This record gives sequence, structure tokens and C-alpha cells, in this order.
Amino acid sequence: MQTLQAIIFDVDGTIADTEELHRQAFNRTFVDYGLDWDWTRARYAELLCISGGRERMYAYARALGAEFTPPTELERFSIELHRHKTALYRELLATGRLGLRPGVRRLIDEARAAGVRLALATSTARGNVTQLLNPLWPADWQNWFDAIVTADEVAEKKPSNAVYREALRLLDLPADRCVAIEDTVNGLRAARAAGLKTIVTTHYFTELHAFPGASLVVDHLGEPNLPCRVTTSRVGPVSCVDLGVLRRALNAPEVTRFRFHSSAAYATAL
Ligand code: XBP
Repeated sequence: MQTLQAIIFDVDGTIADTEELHRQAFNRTFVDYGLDWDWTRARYAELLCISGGRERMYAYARALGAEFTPPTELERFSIELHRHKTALYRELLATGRLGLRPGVRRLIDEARAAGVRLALATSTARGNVTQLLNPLWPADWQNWFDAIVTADEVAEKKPSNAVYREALRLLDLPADRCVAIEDTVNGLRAARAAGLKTIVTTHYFTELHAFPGASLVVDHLGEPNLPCRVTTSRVGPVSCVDLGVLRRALNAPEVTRFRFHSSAAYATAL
């Protein structure tokens, strides 16, 4: 029996339901730059097959082919768009009061009380993480995490396992003592590629996606008075994801045979 020693949380879509705000920031950027791009919710659900907002816009522009001629070299233009989008996203975070997803704080408190260590591993910028979490948690919240790995520390985006490998390095733990919690196929792929058992909490943009290789797929982590809805489980019945469920996931037989289906055309435009 392996002992659960750490939980590694993804951020966007997992800690908080941020992707709708990201989507709004992208669309406001397109208006500000006079682009007739409109990332509807359906299109954004497809585009989430690409981690990294800059990479997502780059791939979208490339997929437009001759329909779109960037004002400058596309790489440079996508960087400029992304800077603008990030500023708008942080304004949206500052004006709204985006809460944590169900069960996140409960599980973090349970882990801290039990001496289970914590880490964050995300493809977004560190500034986005602090802007999101500073208003939600006490001033010393970063001390709760023994590793916070963002796009600032590891440029390679999910599904690369780079952020998870860096989190494990900083934790100085092997993958088989930790469980990852994710929200997207790319996040699941990244965590699995780092050898981590992974729990997926879906949301509007990912609820129709398939998550082969996940130990458990639920609509959220659950609260005692708000049971989660299980899509798939390799850990038996679950109504609330607690340390016991994570320990079952850690010690369940390894998932070896699974295949990720190639996602939307955008992924090939990178
Ligand atoms: C989520 C992402 C990010 C956000 C947009 O990262 O893939 O790209 O969608 O944020 P994770 P940026 O799930 O790893 O937290 O525009 O800053 O990339």
C-alpha cells in the first residue's frame, strides 16, 4: 500500500471555474484589436485542446490560413494579443468575485490537517494564479503549497508533463506517492505522462470530453451536503472526494491500456 504524501492541483478549471473569464478576456481582446474572431462557448470547448492562451490564439490564426493575415509576424502578434488578454483577464478577476469550486478548500484543509503536502501545477502565468487566489485565501496561502509551478517557471505547456515533473522535483517525491487533480484532457495527459494517478473534475467546457486513464471523473470534488456526480470511477462509489478516495486512487491497479483520441483540428495547427 502506497502512502499518499501529496496532492498536486491544476489551477484553471480545477481550483476555480476560470475558463469562462479567460474566454471573455480573449473575445474582448479580439474586439480591441479589430479582429472578427468570436470564440463562442462551443468553439472554446474545442480550443481547450490547446493549453496556453498564446498558443491557442496562434493555432487559431494558423487554422484560418489565407483568411487571416497578421499585421506583424504571427508569433510576435500572438504575444502582443496575449499580453492584452492577460491584462483584461486580471481586470475581470479583480472586478468579479470568482469563488473556489466545490470541495477544493475542504480537501486542502483535510490534507493540511493530515500532513499531506500540496502543490500547484498550471500552464497559466503565476500572476494569474496570485490574482485569482489572493482574494480567496488568507495572505499566507502560498505557504500551504510546497511547490507552485506555473508557465513562468516551466514554459512547456500541457500535455507536456514538464510542470508535473517540476512539481515532483520540488516536492522531492516519486509520482506513486502523489495524486493529481485536473479538469482537461491535456491536463490529464500531462499528469499521466508524469506517472501520476489523476482525478478529473469536469465543467461546462469539458463535461462532454473523454478522459481515458483517469482514476475518477466527477463533476466536482463534492461537499458533504453537495455530493459529486460520478462519470467514471476506478475507485468504487464516490459522493465526496476526500483523502480516502485519493488513497484508493493511489493504490488502485495501474491503468495501462488507454488511448487519447486526437482532438480538434486546431491542435494540428501549432
Ligand atoms: C489552463 C490553460 C491556460 C488558460 C488560459 O491552464 O490552458 O492556457 O486556459 O490562460 P491550467 P493563459 O489548466 O494548466 O491551469 O491565457 O494565461 O494561458
